[in-house]
Amino acid sequence: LSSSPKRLSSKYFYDAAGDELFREIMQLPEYYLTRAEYEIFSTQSHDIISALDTSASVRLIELGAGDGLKSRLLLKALLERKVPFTYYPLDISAHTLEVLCHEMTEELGDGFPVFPIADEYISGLEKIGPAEGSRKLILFLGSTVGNFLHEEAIAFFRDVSRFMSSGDFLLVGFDLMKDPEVILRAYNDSAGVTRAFNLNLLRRINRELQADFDIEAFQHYPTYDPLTGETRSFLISRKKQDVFIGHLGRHFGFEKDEPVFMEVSRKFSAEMIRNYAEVADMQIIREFRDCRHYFTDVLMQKK
Ligand code: AVI
Repeated sequence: LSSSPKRLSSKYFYDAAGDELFREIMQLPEYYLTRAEYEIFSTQSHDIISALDTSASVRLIELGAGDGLKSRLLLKALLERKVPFTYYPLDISAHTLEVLCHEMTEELGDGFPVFPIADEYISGLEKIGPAEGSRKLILFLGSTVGNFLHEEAIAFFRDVSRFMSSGDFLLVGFDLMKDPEVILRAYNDSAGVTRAFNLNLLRRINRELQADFDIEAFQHYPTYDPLTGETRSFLISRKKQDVFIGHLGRHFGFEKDEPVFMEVSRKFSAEMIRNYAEVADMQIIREFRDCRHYFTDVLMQKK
C-alpha cells in the first residue's frame, strides 16, 4: 500500500474464506477455466500418460494441488495402466492438503502412495530429493501461472527447471487468449462472487492486521487488454479516505477513485508458451486442449 500505484498481492487471497470463495468461483457459469481443464483431464488423461515415458516409475508433484479434482483423473488413469507412481501434492494450505489426502485415499484406496507437502512452490520442491530410476512429472494446473506477471513467470519457469533432471516432465495449464467478452465476464460474474473474493483481502487485513478499511467504499473493477492478454483486477476507492493498519501503526491515504491493483490473470498465446518452454530449457512434447480451444495443458520435457 506504500507503493505508487498501490498494490496488494493476490497470493494473500487464500485464507479460509478466500478458499471458499474461490471454490464458488470455480462453479460459476462465467468461470469457464476449471470446466475446460476438467474436460481435458476427463477425456485425455490416457493420452497424457501415453505421451510420457513410463518405463520408470513416476513421481507426480502437483504445485498448488487444491482440491486435486483434475489430477485425480490422471492418478486414476495411472492406476488403471499399472504405472508405478508416488504423488506429492504441494499446497500452502495444510488444511486443504488434509482434505485432499482424505478424499484421495477414500477414492483410490488406502495403499495409495501420497506424500503431502505444506509449503510454497520452490521451498516445497526443495524438500523432494533426487531418486534413482524415477521420472518427475510436475503439474501446475488451473492457469495459476497466469497470476504471475511476465517477469515473475520467467523466474518461476527457470526455478522449476532447476529441480528437474534431463527427461523429467512439466505439465502446465494455460488459459488461452480468446473473445475478450468471454474473458472479462469470467472476472466480473453477475453474482458478484469475484468482487467478494477481491474484497475479502481487505476484510482479511482488517481482521489479521487490525485495520479499518471501509469495505463498502471499494468498487471491484476488472479489465482485459487483448493485446497483452492481461486481465487485471482493481479495487477503486470510491471516496477520499484514510485507513489505519493497527499492526503497523500506520495510516494510508486513498484519493477518491484511486485504484489498488489486486490481481493479474494472464491469458496466453502459443508464442508466449513456446517462449516459456525455451527459457526453462524444455521441449514441448504435446498439448491437450478442450473442445472449444479455450484452455490448453502443455506437456514439456527438460532437454
Ligand atoms: C487461481 N487463479 C488461476 C484464478 C484466476 O483465474 O486467475 C484466481 C481467480 N481470480 C479471480 N477469479 C479467479
